[in-house]
Amino acid sequence: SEWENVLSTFTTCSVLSDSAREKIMFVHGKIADHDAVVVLEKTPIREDSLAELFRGSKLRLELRNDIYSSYRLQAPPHLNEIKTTVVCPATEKHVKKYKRQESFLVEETGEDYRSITLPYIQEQSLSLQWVYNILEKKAEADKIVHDDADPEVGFVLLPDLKWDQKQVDDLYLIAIVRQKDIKSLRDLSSEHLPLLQNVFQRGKEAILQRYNLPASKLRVYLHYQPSYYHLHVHFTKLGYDAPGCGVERAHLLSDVIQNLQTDPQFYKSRTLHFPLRADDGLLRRFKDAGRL
Ligand code: M7G
Repeated sequence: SEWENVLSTFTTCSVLSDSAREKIMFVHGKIADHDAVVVLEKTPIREDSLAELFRGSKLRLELRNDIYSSYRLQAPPHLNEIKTTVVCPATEKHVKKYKRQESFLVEETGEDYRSITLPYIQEQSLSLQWVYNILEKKAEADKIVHDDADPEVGFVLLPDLKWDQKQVDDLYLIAIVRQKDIKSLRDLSSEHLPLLQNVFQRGKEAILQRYNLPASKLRVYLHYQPSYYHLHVHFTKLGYDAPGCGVERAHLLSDVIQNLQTDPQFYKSRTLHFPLRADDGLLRRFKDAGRL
């Protein structure tokens, strides 16, 4: 891996959000003339690095009282890295996505989807170029965990952008399906059952093989609304609450499969609920349509 200096010319416009507990900060700024979003996140302390951490660090005493003492520890640089994600050039949508915002729960009937949501996402959604790059092996090809080339039921399983793969505690992978015309949950019908079952089964097997993590430790789900309208499935470690993954958007893949087995048109006809942020253009459309 190589060292880069893309951030040396970064100038900060504003902190979009941050969390002291999660040790994460989302920053909006400029790189040259481009808008950029930078996500800085301190990484977890790894058990397998403890010996090195204790041996190789300098300690500065802060206080000592009876049996209690507190220190500032200066770890060797390679054990004190900050996971950094850069989006550049960032669109207004990216900037909004990371801004702390109040959200509102929307109730979307099948008809609302066709008359409000679908037209909106057809004109507004984020580019899917990164998805096609993965499917065509133009990017992240060396990271692929499982590759099923079948055009109907095939998919690519690989680590999510949010996961640095340093520890299994925050395991996060995504399965991107090869079919290009499935935008979201709403497009699914019983004809997609072989695809969904294949992703579920093969995905779990691949994760067991590669990371030694059994299906009983996995949360496998789709988001509705997703950020990217090309069907993909999230695989995270049970008990790990990934940032930005609230319960309202998650639909367990096992439930999705059963619902489609019971009613082939389940996701075309059902009312679905999801949160939208205050400045989301889709929220505006629901308001304008008198649906909120
Ligand atoms: P989503 O449910 O559409 O949106 O999931 P969310 O980000 O609001 O959850 C998209 C998933 O794809 C997220 O978990 C992203 O972290 C992940 N992701 C996004 N991008 C741009 C990339 C990328 O370039 N590479 C990889 N490996 N994952 C990405």
